[in-house]
Amino acid sequence: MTIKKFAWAALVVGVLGSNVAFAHDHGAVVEVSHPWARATPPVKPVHGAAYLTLTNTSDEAVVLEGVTTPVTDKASIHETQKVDGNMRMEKLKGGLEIEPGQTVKFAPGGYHVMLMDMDEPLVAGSHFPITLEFQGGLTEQVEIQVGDEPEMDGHSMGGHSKEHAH
Ligand SMILES: [Cu+2]
Repeated sequence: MTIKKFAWAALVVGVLGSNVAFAHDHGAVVEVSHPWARATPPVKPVHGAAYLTLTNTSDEAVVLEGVTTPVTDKASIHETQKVDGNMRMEKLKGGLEIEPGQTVKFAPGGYHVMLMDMDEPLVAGSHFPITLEFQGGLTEQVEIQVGDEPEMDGHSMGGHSKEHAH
């Protein structure tokens, strides 16, 4: 995979199995893979969750501070935890730090991008963008695929970048 260094930029490659990479002046690189969300029932209020896998391939820590998306103005990073035997989710405070070389997988029962009060349900087969906001002002946009959880087939470790763009 080719990693080009560029500042203040975001690549959108969309669709299944795609990877997105960015770099800033200092060489920090985060790869995003398997961005997906479950379809939601067509019942208001519409709440949903999106998942993805983030890998910090640089030698510096990065901090994911927030998310924005056109599907709702109430998007945030949540963490589900077991508290006294019950699953509870809470907004992540202080951002999500990803150490150099670390992979953080968002998945049901753990980290997720919480999508509250969406205007429309998420329909299987559709997709929508989410912008990841990192500390230092960097942003990165990814296309979230609505449907089943993608198979973890090893593509997340790179070597597989833009050939699926449509
Ligand atoms: Cu949540």
